[in-house]
Amino acid sequence: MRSERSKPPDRFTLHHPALGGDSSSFAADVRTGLLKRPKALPPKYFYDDLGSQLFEAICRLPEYYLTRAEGEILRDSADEIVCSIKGPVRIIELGSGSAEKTRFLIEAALHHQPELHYVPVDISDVSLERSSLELLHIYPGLRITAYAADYFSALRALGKERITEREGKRTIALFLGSNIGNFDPEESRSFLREVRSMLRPDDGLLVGADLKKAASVLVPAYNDALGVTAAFNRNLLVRINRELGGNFDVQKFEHRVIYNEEHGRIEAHLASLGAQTVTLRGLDLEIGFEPGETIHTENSYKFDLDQLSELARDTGFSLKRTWFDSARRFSFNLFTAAGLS
Ligand code: AVI
Repeated sequence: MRSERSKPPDRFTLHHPALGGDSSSFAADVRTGLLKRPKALPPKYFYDDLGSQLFEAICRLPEYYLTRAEGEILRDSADEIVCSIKGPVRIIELGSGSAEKTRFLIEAALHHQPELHYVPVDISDVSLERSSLELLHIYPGLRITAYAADYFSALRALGKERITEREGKRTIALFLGSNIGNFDPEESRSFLREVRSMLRPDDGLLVGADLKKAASVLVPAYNDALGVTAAFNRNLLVRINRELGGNFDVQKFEHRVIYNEEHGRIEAHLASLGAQTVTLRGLDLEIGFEPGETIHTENSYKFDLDQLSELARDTGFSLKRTWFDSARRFSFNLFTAAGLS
């Protein structure tokens, strides 16, 4: 057993597994996306330094109910959630960010076991190090093994773990914040199958998912009065200008949001406010825009319970239990790993 007084560095390991799970690159994806009809760019590129900070600001907006609803569920139900996987447990978090909300679950686990192994995965080693050192300072019973990598590379590295590294504990994997909503149905299925392959039967995966609701609530959450989400969207063009030698005039693109009822998703677009040509020196590329032509920059899928249990079933899990906030806007879904056939 580790001493209560062990210093954080003894309890912290940071791995940089070889990238290769996600072979795409910004330059190649921007070229492909701007040559597509209709034009489209992957939302994962929103999150440069400024984009990550703008997203944190979004989480504080009155219209963006998701973060508050998620916080409410964690405050009220963290203990029940942790207890639904028979312990002792270790916690893996996919996309840990600042890990602020995770504290509720860490604390709940530490009520039931003297020590906890927490395994955060994030693309940014800076935020991994910052958040890990903070957590280690607060919780003497915590040990952290962090993976600075994209999800797929980290999942592969975790899948190769020797059984001893699990120390006979069940795993609760976390995929919070409705990040599942930014994948298309096929992408979410391949991602969840990959998660399933590193879990053992009876391990759990907690999936945060935003629920279907009226467009009058959804659209303002993605098109706020202050224009923070508009800045978040247009920052993608600023990033292209900086990193790929582009000359997008950001003022000439408007943030547009629709709720696509048929697909059950919020869509974000950037619409050209006139005919224009943009040059990307770094890609040796010129792109023409017609008036009103759009770049589709993000989907944010909203779910109902039938879709969530189908998603679990299709990917080797079963939906064991769902928790809601008091206004039933958001859900936490415990997927348990079914035995592999
Ligand atoms: C990170 N993700 C879950 C957010 C969402 O709600 O789809 C990203 C976001 N885009 C605009 N606002 C928030």
